[in-house]
Amino acid sequence: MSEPSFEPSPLAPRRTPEEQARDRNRGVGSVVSHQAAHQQFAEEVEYYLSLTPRQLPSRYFYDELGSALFELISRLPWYRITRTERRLLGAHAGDIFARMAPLSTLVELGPGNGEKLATLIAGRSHPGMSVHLVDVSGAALEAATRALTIHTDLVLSAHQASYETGLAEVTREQRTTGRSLVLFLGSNIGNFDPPGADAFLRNVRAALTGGDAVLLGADLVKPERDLLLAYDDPLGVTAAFNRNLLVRANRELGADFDLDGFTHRAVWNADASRIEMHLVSARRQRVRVPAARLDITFEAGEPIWTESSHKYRQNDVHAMLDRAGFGAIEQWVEDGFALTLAEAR
Ligand code: AVI
Repeated sequence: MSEPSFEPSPLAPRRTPEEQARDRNRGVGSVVSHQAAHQQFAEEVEYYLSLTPRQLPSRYFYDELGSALFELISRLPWYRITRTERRLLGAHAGDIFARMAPLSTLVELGPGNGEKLATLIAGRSHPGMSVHLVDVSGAALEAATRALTIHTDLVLSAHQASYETGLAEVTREQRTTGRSLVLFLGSNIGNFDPPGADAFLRNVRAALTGGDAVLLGADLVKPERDLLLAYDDPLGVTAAFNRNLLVRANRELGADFDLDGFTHRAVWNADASRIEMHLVSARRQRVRVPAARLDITFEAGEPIWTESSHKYRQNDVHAMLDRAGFGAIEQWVEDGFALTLAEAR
C-alpha cells in the first residue's frame, strides 16, 4: 500500500498542509465541546472514509472502551512496549534526574493512566517540582492525577488540551527558573507519519528553551514475527481494539457497520518501517453512516486503514531529534525499545 493520500476529498473543507499534518496525527486536534467533538468526528469520518484507500484516524480508538482495551493490550505478553519502557524508566530515573538538574518542571504529553510518570518519580522526593499533564481526554487526566496524588511534594496541573495548546499553556504559566523536561513516551511518536513526527518534535522544541529536554520512548524495528504477534495477538484483544472504531461509529454516528463483516489485519510494511492495522471487508457490503452523509459499498477484501505504528532504528531516533533541534544526551535500549534523553540546543 502506498503512503496515505491526504488530498482533501471534495466532501471535506480544503485544509492547509499544516492542518492536514495536524488532522492526521493522533492527539493533536483541538479540545472542543462535546457537540463540536461529535461534529469533528462526523466530518473526519466523512473525509477519511472517502479517501483511496479508505481510512479512519487512529486517534478515535480512545473512547472509554478503547482506552480500556489499550490497557489490556499493554498487559499482553506479545506487546512489550509498555513493560519494557517502565523497566527502563525505573532503572534510569536516577540518571535522568541527575542529568537534568536543576529540574523544576516535568510535562507529560499523553500521560495515559499516569503509571509511566509514577515509575519515573517513584522513591525520590521532588519538593515543589511542577508536574503538568496534557491530554485531550478528561478521563486520562483523572486517572493520571489519581496515580500521582500520593506525591504530595509535587505541584500538579492537568491541562485538557491538545499537545500543542497544553505546551503553550505550560510555557505561559511557567514561573520557575529551573530546567523543563517533556516526556513523550509509549512510542506514541510512532503513530505520527514521518512529517507529522518531525512537525510535532519541532513544536515541542519551540516551546522549550536551550537546556530543557525531551524524553522520548520509541519502539525499534524487530523481527516481523514479533511485530505481527504484538499487533495481531492470539487472544484477539488488538482485533477488538481495532473493531471498536466501528462500534464507536455505529454508536456515535448512527452507522450500520456489521462487526462480523470486517476482519482485523496487521501487516508489516518494511519499506515504510511501520506496522499497519486495517479492517478488511469480508464481503461486498453496503454501509451507511448518516451523521457523516456516507453511503458506501465496500468490495470484498477492501481495507480501511486505521493505524500506522512506525518502528525505528536507534539512529533514526537520533536523526529525528536532531532535525527538530535536540541533541541526544543518552539513549537506553532494552528488548527492542529505546528511551532517549535529548537536550534542546
Ligand atoms: C498508542 N500506540 C503507541 C500504540 C502502538 O503501538 O502504536 C497503539 C496500539 N495499536 C495497536 N496496539 C497498540
